[in-house]
Amino acid sequence: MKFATKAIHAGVAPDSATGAIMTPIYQTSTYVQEGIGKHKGFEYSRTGNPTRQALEQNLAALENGRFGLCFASGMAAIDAVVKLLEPGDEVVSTNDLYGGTYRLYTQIFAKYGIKFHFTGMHDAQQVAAQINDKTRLIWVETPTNPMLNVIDIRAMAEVAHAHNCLLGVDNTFASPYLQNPLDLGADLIMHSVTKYLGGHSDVVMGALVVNDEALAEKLYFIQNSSGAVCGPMDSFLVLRGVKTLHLRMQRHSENGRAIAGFLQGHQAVDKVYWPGLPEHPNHEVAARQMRDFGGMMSFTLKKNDLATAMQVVERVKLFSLAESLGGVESLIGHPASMTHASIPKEEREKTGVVDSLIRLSVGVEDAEDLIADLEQALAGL
Ligand code: P1T
Repeated sequence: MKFATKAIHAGVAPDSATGAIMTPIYQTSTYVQEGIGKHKGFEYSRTGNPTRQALEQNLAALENGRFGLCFASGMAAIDAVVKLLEPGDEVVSTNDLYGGTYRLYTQIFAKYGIKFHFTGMHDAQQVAAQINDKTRLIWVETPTNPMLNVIDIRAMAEVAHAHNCLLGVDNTFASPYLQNPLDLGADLIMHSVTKYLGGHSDVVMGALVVNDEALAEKLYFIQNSSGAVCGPMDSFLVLRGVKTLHLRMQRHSENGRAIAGFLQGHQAVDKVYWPGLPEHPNHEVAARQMRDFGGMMSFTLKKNDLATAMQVVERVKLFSLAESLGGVESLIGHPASMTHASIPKEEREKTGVVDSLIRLSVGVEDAEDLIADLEQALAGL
């Protein structure tokens, strides 16, 4: 089955009791058993719930994976991955990544004896140099949040596997429509489902997708033991959101292209970071591993100061100043003070998260209206 057909049909079937075409919201904590161990496949909703299971199967299919697991948030999904490790184990991670992931690594798991190394990932040798006999996991975010660096997943899979490490990819910015990391050699995919998969800014959720059965079993054990599962109502909302993922991503990409072009030509703008621009340093890798380039972008202003950036994010009318991304409506954010405030200033400036950096999650509105809004916000700077 091809992508759009899977988005609409994978994992879901008419309800066996009523024929309802939409998967019902099985809002139940438990399931009546006929006798001890005699049940219909469900015992308790932390362990399994039919609405969640339909979504887990749907997301696995979209990533060309065999096993899907859904969690209460993207952070809960990453938390489950790190719980595969033991004290003393080490992780090599992308240095430009979501601030919450950095915080989870450095302020929670570092206390439990897991060591994290952060590095740029454009050069496989540089990544290999961070690996030692304790390294178990290579963590790639691509495109990265918020600098839109694109990392070569196939090259990272080669480095990881040459050193017996797992390769995990945070595929949130791309969504399964634009990029399928398992097909490029990754062992594990993570999504903040909150973003493009949900698509309507009404759910917080995370997901993992894997192909290897033994790895899936370990992750199901952690999911059930730690218990950070998502609820049936949220699972229903995401099942509904996913049905239009392909349509939304096409429009996000189209609008992304129009807005990146507009920003590039604006006199107040310094740099534009959107992987679809031929000038983007990783454009070639992006064109190879992604179907299109999406609606996430960042840009800096010629006047590189906080006050000017604040002026822009406060002047916009159609873009909303908010954390998060990937919904149908356009959002604007200031990474240094919002999504990436938990990364120390020197660390974030090393990766380009300077005070004038502004991030856009370009929605699916009319590009002309979005451009007019940015035009008035940037006027006279
Ligand atoms: O917010 P949550 O569903 O827990 O997902 C965390 C997360 C993980 N990975 C990436 C790449 C992310 O962007 C996020 C969440 N990001 C934002 C809230 C944001 O505005 O960047």
